[in-house]
Amino acid sequence: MIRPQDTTTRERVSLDGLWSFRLDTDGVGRQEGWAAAPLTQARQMAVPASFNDLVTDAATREFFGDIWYQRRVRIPRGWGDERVILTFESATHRATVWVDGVEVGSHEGGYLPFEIDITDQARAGAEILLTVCVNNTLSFQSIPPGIIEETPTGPKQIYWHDFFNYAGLHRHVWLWCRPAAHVEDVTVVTDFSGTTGTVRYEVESVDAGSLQTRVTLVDEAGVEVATSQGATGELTVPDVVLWKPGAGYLYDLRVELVEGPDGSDGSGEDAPVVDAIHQAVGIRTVRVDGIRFLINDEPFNFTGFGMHEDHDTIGKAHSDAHMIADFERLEWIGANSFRTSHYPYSEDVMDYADRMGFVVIDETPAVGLNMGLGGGIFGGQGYTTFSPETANDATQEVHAQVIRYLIARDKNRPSVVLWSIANEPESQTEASEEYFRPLFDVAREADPQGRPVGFVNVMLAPHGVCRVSQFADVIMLNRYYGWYVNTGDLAGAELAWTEELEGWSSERKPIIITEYGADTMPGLHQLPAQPWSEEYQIAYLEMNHRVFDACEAVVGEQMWNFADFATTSGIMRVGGNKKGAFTRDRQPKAAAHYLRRRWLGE
Ligand code: BDP
Repeated sequence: MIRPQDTTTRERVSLDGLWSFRLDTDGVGRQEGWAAAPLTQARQMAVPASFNDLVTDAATREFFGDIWYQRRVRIPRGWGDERVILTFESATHRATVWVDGVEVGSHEGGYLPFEIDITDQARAGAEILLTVCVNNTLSFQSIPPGIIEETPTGPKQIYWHDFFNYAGLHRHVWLWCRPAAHVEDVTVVTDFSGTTGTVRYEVESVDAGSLQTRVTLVDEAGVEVATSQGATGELTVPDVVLWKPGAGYLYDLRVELVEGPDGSDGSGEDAPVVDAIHQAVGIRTVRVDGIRFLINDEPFNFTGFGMHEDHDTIGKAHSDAHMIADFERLEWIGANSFRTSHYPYSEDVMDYADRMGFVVIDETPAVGLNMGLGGGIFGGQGYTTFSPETANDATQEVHAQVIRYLIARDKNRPSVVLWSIANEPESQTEASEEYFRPLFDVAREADPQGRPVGFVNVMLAPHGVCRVSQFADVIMLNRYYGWYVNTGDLAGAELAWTEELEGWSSERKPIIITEYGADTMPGLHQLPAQPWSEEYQIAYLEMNHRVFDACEAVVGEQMWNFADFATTSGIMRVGGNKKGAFTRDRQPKAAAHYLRRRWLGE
């Protein structure tokens, strides 16, 4: 899927801004045809934003069910001959869309984009009434899962992931146009040998008839370095500038559908261009070799964090300003990578990672598929994870689909070096083995670049007990020795952790520690160090680093978390999860300075 973009043949109109908004507290909006007329009893809501923290009443903040958004949109006058498309970059967790009361499409899954062709409903120059019903209810057949439990005071939504279930239109909404004959998709696979790079490409077009495909690769200085004709082919790049961690370098692949004058091959400079798109291309390779993780055939060591899209006021919404602030801090602290815990991040964030040379572990929204823990608390959650009544075949199909969508969106990104198909699922049972085996195949089949595939293992399934890690190319571990276990006992933690890691090392696969962390109240100081204090967070990290440094197979450390973040309320959380190196407003705790010294070698 190609993100909406402005080119010589395509135009975008942003639909960000204020929309009418109404919660469907009685669940009647569909029967009553709310999409056919201006919403009554509506308030104004910002897009993009999570609606939850913009309001002052708990009932709205915690609402689950149908959430209606509506606005009027003028179709630009000049679009009479074009296909008119709507793109929602994120509607959490599903959405149905109407134009002037006519249902035009729907989509399942909250963190990935979808587009709807509304040409039949969109006359150039006319105004349309655009209505979106977002639904944020979780079930055992949604990814992530959840359930609604009946309680004496009414239904309550329960879920097992440790972050607040923010909802709404979280990312940009676009109205855009492209020609009927158009480039639908492009796939690139890059390689290099010595100083020569190669870019294999495949272009998928719709209604292209006799049109020719022309591709041109342009470097950052705007110089054409290679060109080719045909829907598939290989470009050779002399004196290649590789995309490297810390030094992103992006070529611009221009893909055009051109009319071949008098049946010629369309290579002529002045052949009329029917459609044109741009694809950023970073030339690099990724490979696992024994216990080494190689980028451009050089061993790579991950430093950084598991993160969250989480900010005061806007919740999970994308904002360029917040993004820049976060990346500035990642650079300041010496992080070279992050994991998109626990869902695919905004395409703006991914574009920026590509451009800046950040290395990304790209994760699906499959978090909370584990009834052995919930919201930071170990212990039975009252359900069986995998069963015909809970996570079942239908869930697995939704999960497979989200893997396909994620890879379809991010397959060309040089920043993405590893897919994480789930975070901390149950993985010690036969049922989990059956559930996950085919999902690894789905990921491998979907990725033309053949990146490594893994999942993030939880402490409840240690080495020798986990039945899913056998399918993974890389072992990713979340461990809380010294926090959830051996609390306050760092010597005991060090011993137990070292021992467990030795077990995993025997697999002879690279190991990335994808989470280790200790909740810390900024400003709380204690000597000797006690859990929750700034001193303890540092001592905890130092202990972990001794364990990692002693283990040859560990090729990366991503501390949990980059910043404090919002969670559901619970006795384990004080105003949210406080394991951040930074506070929620992105100020450094003492541990941030310690990490900076370690990662920058100062
Ligand atoms: C892990 C989860 C993460 C939590 C973290 C914690 O992967 O989402 O926030 O632990 O408890 O279980 O802080």
